[in-house]
Amino acid sequence: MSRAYLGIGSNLGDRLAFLQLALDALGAVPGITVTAVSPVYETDPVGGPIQDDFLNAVVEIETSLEPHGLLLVAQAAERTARRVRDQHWGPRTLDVDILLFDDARLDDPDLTIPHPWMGERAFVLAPLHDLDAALAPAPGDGWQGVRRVPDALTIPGRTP
Ligand code: GSY
Repeated sequence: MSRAYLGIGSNLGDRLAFLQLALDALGAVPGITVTAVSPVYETDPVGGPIQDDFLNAVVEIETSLEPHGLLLVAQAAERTARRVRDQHWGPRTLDVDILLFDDARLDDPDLTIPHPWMGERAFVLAPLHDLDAALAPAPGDGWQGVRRVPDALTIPGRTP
């Protein structure tokens, strides 16, 4: 079994529902167990055109899948959210990024692990730190533009 962390984000439509969709889609896959989910953050958009704020969170899973199998699952979840890739770094209903996969280091054309920019993105660091302080630095000056919100996500199979 491997442990992996995925970043999820949405800034189009019912953002919280799309984040929950990602959790439910992951939890429905044989070989994946969602073991923890971070608090939800509202975050200033990083990069791309002027666009609305995101909701972001990080999900911890245990999985028997290989990294590329997990990538296919992440992409399928994005498709279920009817994500349209019409603008590079533009608004999206759902983004699912593999951040960490055990201690794996991978640099393939379609998949880089650890996620290349995760160390610079407060919208990843803040929820990752909440899940495991050993994986992301404590809040600092770089943690601007992220605000914890009261909404919570539900781990599939667990009552809220
Ligand atoms: O890399 C994920 C998509 N994305 C995000 C995001 O999830 N949150 C914020 N705050 N900005 C972002 N820019 C991009 S691209």
